Amino acid sequence: MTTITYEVPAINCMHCVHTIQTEVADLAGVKSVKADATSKKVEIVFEAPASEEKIKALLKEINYPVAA
Ligand SMILES: [Cu+2]
Repeated sequence: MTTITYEVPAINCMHCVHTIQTEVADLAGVKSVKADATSKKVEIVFEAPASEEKIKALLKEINYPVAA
């Protein structure tokens, strides 16, 4: 199990938080997702078949790309 925190500058409100938590939680292997509109950070706990690559690709796809 891996825990990773990403900075996602596009998070602005509870709607963003809800969208990210719902979409990322749907990815196979993701155990928990905590997005925060104040810190603009997303903490994700996951294991295979999820991967950092897949999570980042998904966030980009839903218009919440991870900060470089
Ligand atoms: Cu929002």
